[in-house]
Amino acid sequence: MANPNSEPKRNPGYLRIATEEAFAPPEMIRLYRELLESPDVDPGFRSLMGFYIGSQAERPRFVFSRLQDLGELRLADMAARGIDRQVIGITAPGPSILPKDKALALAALANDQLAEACRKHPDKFTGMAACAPQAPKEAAKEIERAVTRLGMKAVIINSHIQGEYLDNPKFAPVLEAAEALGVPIYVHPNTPPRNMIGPMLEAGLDGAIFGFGVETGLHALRLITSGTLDRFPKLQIIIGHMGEALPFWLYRLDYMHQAGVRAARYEFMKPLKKSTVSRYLRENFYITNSGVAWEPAIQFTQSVIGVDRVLYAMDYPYQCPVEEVVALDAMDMPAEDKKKFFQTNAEKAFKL
Ligand code: 1DF
Ligand code: MN
Repeated sequence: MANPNSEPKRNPGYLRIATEEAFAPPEMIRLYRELLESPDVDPGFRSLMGFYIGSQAERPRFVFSRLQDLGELRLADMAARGIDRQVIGITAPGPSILPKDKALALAALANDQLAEACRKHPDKFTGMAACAPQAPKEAAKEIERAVTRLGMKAVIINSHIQGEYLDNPKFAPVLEAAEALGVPIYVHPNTPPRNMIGPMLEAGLDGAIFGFGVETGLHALRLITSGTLDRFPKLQIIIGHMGEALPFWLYRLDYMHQAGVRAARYEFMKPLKKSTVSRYLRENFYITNSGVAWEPAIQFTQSVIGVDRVLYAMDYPYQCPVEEVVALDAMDMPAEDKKKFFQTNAEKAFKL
């Protein structure tokens, strides 16, 4: 008999929609192996995928097998954890790490595979479109195909694109496509780029433990302070890991951003249409709790960003203990807000 504390409730009064769940086409693993062979490979990529592909330890073996499954293994894991639906995206770094041609082909193949799984299990899986932002025009076309023909409900971009960020005007076609199609962009973590990773790598802090959050928080912030979200005002961005800690920084971000803008400290840092960083986080962002099954952080984020903007995510298969579901079910939160968290905010953000 299973310990009753390790079983999520059967009918909690909401669906559990997990919104940052990962998969890897076997073809991508092959490309990753090739890349790991090359002498000058990106150090973050080597640290991350060298580990998940190469390690024989129990957790990376579990992750490696589950990443490549879009069928029975995944569905059984979902059932055991009480997950009703997964919103699935290609695992980091995805196409962004590859040369253009290979990246474009991989994005198309990944989208076809994921769409096929979603067609087979329409009540269980929702897909996010992969793309190759390093080829912005072609990426925009693939996003359009994935959304209009394959039924994808979002775009996933695994943060920096070989050291470049989405506020760079060259990526405008990608942002334009997402905005025009009305789908959010999930800016998912990656290991920091070469010019940022040094001191983190030397301390073993480059991965999901810390480097992911620093790099992705920076990415989100750049989209705000650069004025990119003034150029794409309808664009919605989703970030995980409790907003990569940005909610906790919010007071200081607003204060220092205002101070810097008023003093014209940086010629390129112009006043924003919505004035404050916090307004963009409240109006252009959704925040998921992937990897952070921690009630104080969730309640805090709901209080500063809004109960309509905080969503549930598990981060399968990287982090998926059933105890986390049990703990989140038990949060001291009005039933109405808990349903928003687990279900209806996701239905709204992804237009399910
Ligand atoms: C890890 C975590 C890897 C997350 C991931 O993709 C990932 C990890 C490569 O623990 O190494 O998506 N995560 O989102 O926390
Ligand atoms: Mn993740």
